[in-house]
Amino acid sequence: MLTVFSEKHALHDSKTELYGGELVPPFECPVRAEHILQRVRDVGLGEIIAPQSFDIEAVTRIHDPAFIRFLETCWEDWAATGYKGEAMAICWPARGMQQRIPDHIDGKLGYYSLSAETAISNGTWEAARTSVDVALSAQAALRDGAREAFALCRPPGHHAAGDMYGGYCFINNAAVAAQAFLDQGASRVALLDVDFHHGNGSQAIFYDRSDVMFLSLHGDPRDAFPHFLGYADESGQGGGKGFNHNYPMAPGTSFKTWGDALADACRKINNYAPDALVISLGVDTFEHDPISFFKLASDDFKRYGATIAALNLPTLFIMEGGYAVEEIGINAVNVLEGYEGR
Ligand code: SP5
Ligand code: ZN
Repeated sequence: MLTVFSEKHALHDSKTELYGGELVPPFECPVRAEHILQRVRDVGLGEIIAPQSFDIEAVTRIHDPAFIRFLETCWEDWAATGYKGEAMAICWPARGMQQRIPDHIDGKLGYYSLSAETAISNGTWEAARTSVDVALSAQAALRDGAREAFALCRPPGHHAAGDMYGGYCFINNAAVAAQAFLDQGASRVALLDVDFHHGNGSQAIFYDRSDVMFLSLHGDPRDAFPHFLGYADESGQGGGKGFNHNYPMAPGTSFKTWGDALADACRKINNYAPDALVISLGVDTFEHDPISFFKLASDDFKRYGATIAALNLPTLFIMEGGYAVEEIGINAVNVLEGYEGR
């Protein structure tokens, strides 16, 4: 299958992540994408192309234009204060407080973020902008007749909502791509999120809509980031009621349980009969992932790739998380090879 990749992912190279009360090197780092690309080459998955540039209008179909402007100017505004570190939120519009957008960058960072671990630095915007071009270019390949494609996106996107960044995500690549299918004439799109973390951004974006069914398999929010969304009783609202499906799972979950949840999700997708399938492909479900708690083995990724292929739908894979850097290429490409029946 075709892979879309841009070297510009490396422009997002923050030095700090707030983790356990310390500033550590970010788990979401450039070498992740390089390992995946190398594995795509090693197994001969197929052609690798650079992305085209798309108008920002494809992005603002999903994201608030003021939020996009914030991302674009954030580093400049932060640097202008004279702060020595990277841009991070320190306060939020929590319960009982005003939801007005402040002038000071500290206020804007809190208003537009859902978590504190994600630093913004010089180059973050350009990398995020290119990441969504990678997703849209892979989507365009399906528009033009390809049956499947792999968008090797970095930074990831599924935690980003219409006007919020966090969880290492800035622009929701999968949501923008799903919207592109609809804008090109599709009636229904299924967005299946197999990243270890709940895709809170994708869920929020499509929560009141029936033209995108969102399904997410993830660590139970009682125990796992993002902690405040992803419960099983979140089923959609208004016209979207019944089109959101969450599968929260406990620490230690192995492929037996995880695979049963995937099979159930696939039955729902099949009944929905979408025109296209978007996969938010995170491989942080791996047993040796440093920040997650599922127990999938490398071979399991191949097995579930085949389950996804059995849906027999035009399928767009969008790279999300995965932090066991040494094995990330094997695990991500195993899904794609399993899908191809190798
Ligand atoms: C795209 C994606 O996978 N984003 C994940 C963002 C997670 N960031 C917060 C991590 C907090 C981890 N706490 C884990 C405790 C392990 N001992
Ligand atoms: Zn994740």
